[in-house]
Amino acid sequence: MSTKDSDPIETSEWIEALNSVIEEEGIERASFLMSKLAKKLNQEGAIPSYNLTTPFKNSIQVKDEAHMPGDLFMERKIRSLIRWNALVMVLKANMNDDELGGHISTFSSAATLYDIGFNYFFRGSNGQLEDMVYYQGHCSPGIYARSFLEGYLNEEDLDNFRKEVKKPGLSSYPHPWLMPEYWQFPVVSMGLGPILGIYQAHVMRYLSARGLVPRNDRKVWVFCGDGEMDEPESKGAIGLAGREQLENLIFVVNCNLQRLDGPVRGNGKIIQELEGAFRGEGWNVIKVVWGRFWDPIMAKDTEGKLQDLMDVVVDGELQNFKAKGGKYTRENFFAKDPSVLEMVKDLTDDDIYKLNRGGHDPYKVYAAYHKAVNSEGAPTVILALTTKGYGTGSREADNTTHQVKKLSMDNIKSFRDKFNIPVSDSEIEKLPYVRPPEDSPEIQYLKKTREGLGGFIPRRRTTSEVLKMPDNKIFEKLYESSGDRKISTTMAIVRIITELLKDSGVGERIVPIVPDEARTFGMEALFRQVGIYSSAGQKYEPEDADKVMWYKESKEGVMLEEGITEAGAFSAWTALATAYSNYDFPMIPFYLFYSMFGFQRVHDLSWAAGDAQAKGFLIGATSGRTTLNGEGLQHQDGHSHILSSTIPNCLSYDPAYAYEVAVIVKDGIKKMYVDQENYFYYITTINENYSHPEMPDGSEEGIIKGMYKLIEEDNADVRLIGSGAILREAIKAREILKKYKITAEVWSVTSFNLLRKNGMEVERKNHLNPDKDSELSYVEQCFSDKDIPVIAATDYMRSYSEQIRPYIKSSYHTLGTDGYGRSDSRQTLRDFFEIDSTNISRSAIYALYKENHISKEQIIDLYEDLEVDSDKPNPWEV
Ligand SMILES: Cc1ncc(C[n+]2csc(CCOP(=O)(O)OP(=O)(O)O)c2C)c(N)n1
Ligand SMILES: [Mg+2]
Repeated sequence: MSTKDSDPIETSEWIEALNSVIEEEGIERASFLMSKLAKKLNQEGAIPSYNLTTPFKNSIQVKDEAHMPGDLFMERKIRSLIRWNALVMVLKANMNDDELGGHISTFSSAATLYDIGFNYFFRGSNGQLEDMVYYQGHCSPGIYARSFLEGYLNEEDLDNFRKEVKKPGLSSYPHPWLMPEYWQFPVVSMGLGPILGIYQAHVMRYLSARGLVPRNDRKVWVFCGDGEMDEPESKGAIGLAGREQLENLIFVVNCNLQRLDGPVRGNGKIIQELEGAFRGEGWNVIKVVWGRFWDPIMAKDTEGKLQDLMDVVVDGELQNFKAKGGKYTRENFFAKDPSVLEMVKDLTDDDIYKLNRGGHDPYKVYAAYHKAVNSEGAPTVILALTTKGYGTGSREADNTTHQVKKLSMDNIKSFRDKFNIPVSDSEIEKLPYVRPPEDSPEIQYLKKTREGLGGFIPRRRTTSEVLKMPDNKIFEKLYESSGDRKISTTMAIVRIITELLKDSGVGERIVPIVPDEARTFGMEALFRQVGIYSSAGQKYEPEDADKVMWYKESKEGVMLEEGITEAGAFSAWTALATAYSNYDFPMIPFYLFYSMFGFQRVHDLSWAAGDAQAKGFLIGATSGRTTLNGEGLQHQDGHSHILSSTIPNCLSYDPAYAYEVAVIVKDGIKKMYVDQENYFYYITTINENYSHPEMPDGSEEGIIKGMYKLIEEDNADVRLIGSGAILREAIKAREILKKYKITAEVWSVTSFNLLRKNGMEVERKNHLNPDKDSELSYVEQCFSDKDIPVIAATDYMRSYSEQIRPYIKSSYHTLGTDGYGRSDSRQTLRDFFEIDSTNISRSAIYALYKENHISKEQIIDLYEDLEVDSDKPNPWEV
């Protein structure tokens, strides 16, 4: 809306008129008149600045619709075949006892939404970076069915839908892990597609702002369900997209008005609700509500009576109009106003039923997409009204349609008839797939449209550029002793990141990411060194401009300071961690966060990152239940390594010393970016400052494998093993034990998770190969020389160190931080959780007592000396 007054005299006349109404008839009447005028204005196509929603009708006026250039009939034929093959593949998967499941009704409602994208908009990857499409997971059969017509998949592939174990099988939903050459993005857990898509568009702009990947008109398309929009992740980041004016982002919300159990907003209007939410966040909103068969009827609605009915009808009732047919709709919708009823008097009940919804009308969908891809300065959301289970006869729009995976023969026949599928009654029982011959007009048309757009999608890039290892000096500096300087492992990782950023090889690939915690981790020097990315640059002089470490925002900034959103920061990390595939440009993101607010907060996203074959570093900083001592229960993490261990391709480490951190990061870069192995890393670091020793000779391999001997002891009585901050308690315990003439060797365990993984693998191999010499796991190899008790202590729950019990042949005793955390001094907390040097010593003494190396009298004396309180309440129950 223009703010320039082109005719001030006319303006003042209007204002005078309004004033006189207010004076003569009051404010109520004036408001009423204004709302009428506003409504009229909206009907003419104006987007109001005073109201977030427009009437319940298409945002694009008929006269403004871009015309779909293709062959409507040919496309309908092709789309119908896709619908049929998608249906058949789900029905077949459920014909026998396997009951493999699958969904029919979601894709039925969305087929046109995808088809218009495939025919006219989604760009393939021949010679260009392809568009990125986040599909609705439940639509996977439809996407496979298209690939079948394209000739990429064959009948056997379709028959193997959901049979993923024996190849070739098609994964139930889009999973890059299972179909690495096909699916790009893992979607199906509701809400992840939307947030990942938004941050993908954000990262795309970031990479181009830095000049790493050229800015082009590549788009991110996110398809999602209207029920899915209830997920906090779905709407939680739409503000970022609006703020950054991500015109490279298009959301298509398939508003079939239903979710799994019933209507999404039976008593309201989901399209109107979403319109308000998205417009409020600065998006272009394009509603595609009614199909073209409504156009002539709407044209008769000169007084807005029909529009009034449309504006008030609730979604639950709209669902009925499809579930119960034309007669019901005439009586319960049009008949509400005699003048509106009159508008449809020439239509039969069947004609009324066939009044199509916008999301099923190729012309309307085309016009919307055309406007979306050409609009500038804001992301676009298309809200398309559709019918769930479209074309499935009596199952259309019924409340149970989401779960339908078997249809009656009547329903199948009506589907066939509706979409003119060339399958006769005699063949239909066999549920044949239909693919016209290669030289048929349909296949030729389909292939030509895709050629014009640069090739088929979906396809995932599996090859990647090999990066050069960074300068070894970056790591070597940390192999030295820190001397008297007390530093933390968080400082060590920040130092590594800072140095890596300057590396002439990989420097530009390194991206530090934080959710508003840079100062917590001592990273503020990076603000000025590399700058914080801001799509708007910096339009103000920062308060601290005169300081050395001023808050520098910049369009070319390197650091991603995502604000207080762990889900958002993680999504940005995922986009960068998969850039090797999606941008053909490997990036090395380091995401630093409070370890407590990591996996626990966003585990579904980290699971998806594993599926997406992410490569990068997650740094759980300020970790350890007793090491982050002052923050208390909701901050102190004693289980993130348990959570990280659930992700098969996540390698996690809990290092104690700076050189361990350096070795792990170096090995990580090599494994992920040089050897191209499919892992990502989780490393916990701590904020406890202490001196770090020089790296012992020959320890690198052990650090990487998960354990190495730190302190040798001839004829040791016990083995103390510790990890992270608690390794130093084990070292102290050795000194205590010395007083009692008990000798101990000390091992640093960098990863119980990796030790367990190795143990499982070796054990399994031995089980499967009884004829061969059995191998020893790494733990067994390390401890094979003597049979002495092993005492483990960590800052994590016992189950973390318990994992290697099967591979320890001697007696094994574990100490950990089970229970809720609380604030106090580190030493008090370590005493409370029984992981301090005294408790480690106590445990060692007990182990020797159990093995009869210490008598009852001796242990009583020793316990007294150590001031062991036998009645101390246990820390996880109090
Ligand atoms: C996080 C999550 N919760 C629950 C589900 C189970 N689920 C699958 S589909 C569905 C309903 C989806 O409704 P909607 O988003 O409207 O999609 P439609 O199928 O109607 O297009 C649910 C609850 C899921 N996949 N992910
Ligand atoms: Mg829905």
